[in-house]
Amino acid sequence: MDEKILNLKNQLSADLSEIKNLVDLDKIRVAYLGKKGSVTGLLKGMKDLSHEERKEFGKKVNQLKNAVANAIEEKTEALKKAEIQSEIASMPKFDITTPVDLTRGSYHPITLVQRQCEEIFRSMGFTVEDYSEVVTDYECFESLNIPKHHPARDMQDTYYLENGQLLKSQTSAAQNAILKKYGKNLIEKDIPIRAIFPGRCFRNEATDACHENTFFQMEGVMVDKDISISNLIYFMKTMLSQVFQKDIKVRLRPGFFPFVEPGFELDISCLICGGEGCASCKHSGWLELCPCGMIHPEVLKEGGIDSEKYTGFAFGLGLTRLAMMKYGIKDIRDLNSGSLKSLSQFTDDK
Ligand code: FA5
Repeated sequence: MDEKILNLKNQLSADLSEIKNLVDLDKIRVAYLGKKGSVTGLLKGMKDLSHEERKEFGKKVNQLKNAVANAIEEKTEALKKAEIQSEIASMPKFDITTPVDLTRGSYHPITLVQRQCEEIFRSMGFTVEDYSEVVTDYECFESLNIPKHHPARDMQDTYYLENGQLLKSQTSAAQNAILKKYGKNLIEKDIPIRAIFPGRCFRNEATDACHENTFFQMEGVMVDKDISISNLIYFMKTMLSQVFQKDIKVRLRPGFFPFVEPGFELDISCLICGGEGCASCKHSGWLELCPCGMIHPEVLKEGGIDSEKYTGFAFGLGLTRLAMMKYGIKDIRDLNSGSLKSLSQFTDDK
């Protein structure tokens, strides 16, 4: 019996060394640990053993089971790491020193990503809206369930004009106007509200590799009867997989915004460092990209929509950060640098 255990261990090492992808690794897991797997199979021979031998052998099989599970887990981690590294290697490289032809103009990377997102959402029936950069306190905060002196305002200190207006700190500032603009169609003609509104935002912010005082977001709202979190997740996943042309590792965690309930933070695994931690992701391996949630009943009400009858979701995609991830730009400040030399690398990518 001991020999069988030893043979299995050797066989496992040989099998694992051949494995190059996660799908084949899963087949190995089933072959060893599945119901009909070879480790489970060892237990079948136990009925011929004495009570003492059975006890001893059972212990050894359990140890083997743990050793096999650990070896497979280690291999899984190694394969995942290798996959991420190859994804990073296949990303376009942003090189500030690349010599370029400055006689040609080029689209800014944020414009390219914004247009791509617009295309994706248009194909899913969303309209694309434009909104001003100077807004009122009501638009940016009060209509969003953030009354004067609410602590949520501290996170979004912005630049105020002498007349009391402000440079919008979030594209959510357009939510109320969009609800009012399309609410009539929803109520009278049963046409769902589906709109995105990209725009420049401003915050009185200490800048670093992933924070700018001027950056782009893209807001999206959908309101209809029976809209749920599943709809929200579907649209977020579709958008990300189309922007990156592959499945991206995302995580959803609870997040607080007074204008949604429940609210979430949607993070993506940092594509600059492959999730290991770097300055672009504040060394966490994750990048906050797209907070979202179900629109708060108070916000619907403020937009003239009956919250008993209709529900909706909203999201606030960080477009500038999306451009960083898509093009492998490590420092957000390069995007506002105005350096034609670095930005023109994207000329041919439309
Ligand atoms: C908001 O601005 C909310 N309005 C988002 C929202 C919309 C929530 C709808 C729920 C429903 P937040 O402050 O986290 O949330 O910013 C949203 C995204 O904008 C961030 O995830 C990030 O990608 C980007 N962002 C925020 N601040 C900066 C900054 N200083 N520099 C660059 N990107 C930023």
